[in-house]
Amino acid sequence: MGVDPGDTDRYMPAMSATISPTGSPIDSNDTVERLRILIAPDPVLRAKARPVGAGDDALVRDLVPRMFSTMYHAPGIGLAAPQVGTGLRLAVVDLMPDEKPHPIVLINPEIIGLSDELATREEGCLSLPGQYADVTRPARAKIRYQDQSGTRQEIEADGLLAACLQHEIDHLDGVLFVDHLSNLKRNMIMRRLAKEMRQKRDDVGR
Ligand code: GNR
Ligand code: NI
Repeated sequence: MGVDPGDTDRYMPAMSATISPTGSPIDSNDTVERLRILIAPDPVLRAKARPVGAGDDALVRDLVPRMFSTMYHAPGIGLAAPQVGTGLRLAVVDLMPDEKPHPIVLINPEIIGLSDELATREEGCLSLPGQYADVTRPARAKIRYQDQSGTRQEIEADGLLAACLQHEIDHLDGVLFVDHLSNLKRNMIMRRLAKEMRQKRDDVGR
């Protein structure tokens, strides 16, 4: 058996990370500082994020609770690190099945399988506030990632979770949900967003 070259800079947290706050809402409540969410068109949202490596332990431990806090407050069901200005392949997700927290930390997530069958659902994005559109994607997705303890995990998702995971991994590659629409629809949404952001700025008098 050879050495897996992917392991040379695998995310490997110190032991303390595995017993520190995971970013569940219990420990990311009001005590955790929230982060500013970047709004399109911000160039950071268009950059390809870099893999989380062995040296990113402290950064990830700091960032994850803040990302959960930011996501729950928004509220949203997912948040990718580039949306809060960090170009790392890291995202958090919580669909709150039956209203109960179910936080997922995705480190270096990869799509390892997509169904041929497609599904269309309405998507929104915290980086395009107030904008929604029907997006067609593979109905089911198999994702490989590491959790916050560095353990390799796989999820086979369908429904909203499948869409959300694909949406978050898109963010890590600089892709936004509007990129899955026609140019006409994308331009309409980007112009409407710019107008609404301008309006909001003018209302506050900045
Ligand atoms: O809150 C969100 N809702 C959502 C709905 C359908 C498909 C994807 C999403 S993710 C989004 C939060 C977000 O912007 N994540 O990057
Ligand atoms: Ni988004």
